[in-house]
Amino acid sequence: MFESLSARLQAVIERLRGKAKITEADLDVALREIRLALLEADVDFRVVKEFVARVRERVIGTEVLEGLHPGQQVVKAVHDELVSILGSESHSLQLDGKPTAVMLVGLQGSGKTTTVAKLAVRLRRQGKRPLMVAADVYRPAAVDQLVQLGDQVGIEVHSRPLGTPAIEVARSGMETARQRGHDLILIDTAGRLHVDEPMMDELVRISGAVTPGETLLVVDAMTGQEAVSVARAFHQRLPVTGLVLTKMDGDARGGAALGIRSITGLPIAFIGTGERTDGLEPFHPDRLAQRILGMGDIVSLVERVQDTVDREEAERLAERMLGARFTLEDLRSQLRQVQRMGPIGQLLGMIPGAGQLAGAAQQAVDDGQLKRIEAVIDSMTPAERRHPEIIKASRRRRIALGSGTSTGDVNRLLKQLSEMQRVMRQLGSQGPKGDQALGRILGR
Ligand SMILES: Nc1nc2c(ncn2[C@@H]2O[C@H](COP(=O)(O)OP(=O)(O)OP(=O)(O)O)[C@@H](O)[C@H]2O)c(=O)[nH]1
Ligand SMILES: [Mg+2]
Repeated sequence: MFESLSARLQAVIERLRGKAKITEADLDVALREIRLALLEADVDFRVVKEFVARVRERVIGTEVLEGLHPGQQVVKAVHDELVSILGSESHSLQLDGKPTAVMLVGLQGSGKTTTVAKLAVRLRRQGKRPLMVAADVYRPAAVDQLVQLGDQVGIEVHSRPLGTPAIEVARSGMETARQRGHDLILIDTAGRLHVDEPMMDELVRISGAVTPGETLLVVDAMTGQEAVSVARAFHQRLPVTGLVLTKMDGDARGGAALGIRSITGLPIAFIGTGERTDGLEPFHPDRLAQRILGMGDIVSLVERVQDTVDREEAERLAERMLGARFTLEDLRSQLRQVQRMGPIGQLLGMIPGAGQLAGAAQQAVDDGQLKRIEAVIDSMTPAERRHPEIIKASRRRRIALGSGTSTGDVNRLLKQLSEMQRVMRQLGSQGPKGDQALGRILGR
């Protein structure tokens, strides 16, 4: 997300960085480029106009023209203004009722059902006991989809026979939650192709019946400006409390995210970053602004790692790595952890200065290199994995055949392993220093 905008803004910044002084003319040029970059990213023109005017004000207000590091001050002004239009603060869900209802609304295909499951998983991790309620009663497939997701993540789904009015499903969902000790319900509702009266009426009635603590409007970021007008239409009829912008992973421009907050006044609560149930991130304006400007987003990265990596497994691995007992089995286990964290390109994009690497790494994943390595390791016997030195020519051929790779692939992997072992032995032999490094990695 934001790749093209990010690249253009960084180019503007790069040109300013080299200058000892910025003249008014330099500033004009930079602001014009920023304006174009935002318009090209499909940000609403009114938002762009205001944005540029305010950046200019900030820069001139701080007398940057005389300043020591003018380039940096422009970056700071752009950053602060980005944070400001993105909403300044993160939205935290109001879930105080017992149980509380969270209602998800939005157009067809925007990602409501998927987001219900993603949110349920996320809230369960925070110690809640969510119940998912299938109030999209028009298509049998809609209920099935939620039931399937529920099975997949192990979260209960409340449904009623087809033909039961949605408002009844929602009401009985509340009742069931109360009886079974759930502290919140997540209501999946029906979407239509366009905003229309029957849909709005039904949503308004459900809302009246369960008085939700949160009404989250799910909008597809890929629809750009359309998303903004949809948000307005829903907000006119329903007490929407926050937005979920889905499919941010597919939207290189990201204009909707930049304009929607300042036009609708609604906070962006979450962004959807993938089809899987872990593809949901809380929205942090400051972190996103930093990511757009290529400053990376270490905080999100660390949180993601903490969420997905099995801590004990990570500690065990780290110890083995430094003890140079690192085997192919350990390598496989590491690869699996990395793949569980989600698209690797996305992860690297969060590291300052690693933007270039991200593309290359993603390419490796897309080309199936990680999968190939895993296949090679899978085709080995346990003894071979633990003692790769026994893998001679005939074993190599067997392994290559078994994994659908070539003996060259097997050789390369074995060479990489011994190289890794060598580096790790060095790290490990640094004694207390190595331990310190390990401590830092493990955060203790
Ligand atoms: N790449 C990507 N795909 C997403 C994301 N969120 C949802 N999708 C996909 O979008 C499609 C529609 O998602 P649903 O959750 O079924 O949408 P819905 O709003 O419930 O649709 P209706 O029930 O038909 O109104 C599915 O293929 C999802 O996998 C996201 O954040 N990123
Ligand atoms: Mg749905």
